[in-house]
Amino acid sequence: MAALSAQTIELPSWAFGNSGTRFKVFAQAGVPRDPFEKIADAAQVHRHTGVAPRVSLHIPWDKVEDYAALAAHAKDHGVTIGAINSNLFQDDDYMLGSLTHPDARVRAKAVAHHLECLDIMRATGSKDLKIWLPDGLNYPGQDDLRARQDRLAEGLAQVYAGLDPDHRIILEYKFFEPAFYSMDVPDWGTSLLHCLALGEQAMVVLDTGHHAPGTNIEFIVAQLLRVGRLGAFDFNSRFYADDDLMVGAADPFQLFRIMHEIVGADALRPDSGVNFMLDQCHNIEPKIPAQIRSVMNIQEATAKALLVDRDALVAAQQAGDVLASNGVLMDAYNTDVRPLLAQLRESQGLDPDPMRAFAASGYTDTIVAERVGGAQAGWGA
Ligand code: RM4
Ligand code: MN
Repeated sequence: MAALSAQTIELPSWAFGNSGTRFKVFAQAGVPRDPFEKIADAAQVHRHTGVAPRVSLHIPWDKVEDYAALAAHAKDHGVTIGAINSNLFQDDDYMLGSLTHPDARVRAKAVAHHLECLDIMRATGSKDLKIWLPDGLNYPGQDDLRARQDRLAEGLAQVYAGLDPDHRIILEYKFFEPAFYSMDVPDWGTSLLHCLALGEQAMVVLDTGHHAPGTNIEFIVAQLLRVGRLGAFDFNSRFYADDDLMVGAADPFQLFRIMHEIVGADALRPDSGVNFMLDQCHNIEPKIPAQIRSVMNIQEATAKALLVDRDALVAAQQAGDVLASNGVLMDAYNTDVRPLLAQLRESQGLDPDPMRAFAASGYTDTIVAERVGGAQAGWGA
């Protein structure tokens, strides 16, 4: 119960804006029109779950005149600003890459964008600069694979040099999309090599939707924890590609296996250096309840991982008892932890059922009535 009550999950501002596929964006009534309204919505998730006290921003989607005012607004709503995400995928200059672009002018522009993000971190109190690069190649021969890695290392080093002592770069990888032949940071190994070259303040981000189907993600988690370089998760779930669906919706057992590695390495502690974040889009479902559901899914997987009888597990493993070891894990996974989590929430003065509590709060009616006029925020806006 103590471990569960110390857990925190960071929410993405972009989950609250309109989003869609390349076929259609279905606008939803009451969607935020600016970053202030996104933070107000995120704060509702924290209000009803008690475990979501931070909101990640995406720049320039969340650009405002006065970042100190945005941070103060967050504080008024009981949350703080989390990671600052740079955006290198929506500028015409970046068609052939950003930090890896063949043209030095474009690379310098991408570095400058990150230095601007560091200033936003200073103004908002954020400590993590999250970098996800869309850079890559569509065709063999399009550019030099090795030269792009060299340019990337050089650009990252320039950004790293701008960090304050309590800042981190967290570097995300993704195996395909938007480039289809070769991404410049396709996998955890590439991210880790760049982080090792940069220094102690560079860590890997593992987005659960950024692997080839069938990849054993908990192995990657275990390996990065071993070397102290797992900086953050972007949680979501996927059936096919980078689907950005609610975490725990597609494969709750995988989420449990991931959390089992986290608990085993004692990395659930708030000071473990692992930032547990969501990176999701809610294209057809209402956004605030979808974030609440996602947070609850992570809590359930965590509670199950905490229930694993570790002494019994080690004993069975040492005895070479394959079925008993697997049985210990499955016992925990098959436990219904919902009553336990309801109890935890009650002990914190929360409603035991956050979904019901949010629905009963009338918040959705209020924002639908109030947020008229102005342009809705959207993925990419
Ligand atoms: C990317 C990546 C980043 C996220 C953007 C919106 O695929 O997952 O983390 O910031 O999408
Ligand atoms: Mn991500």
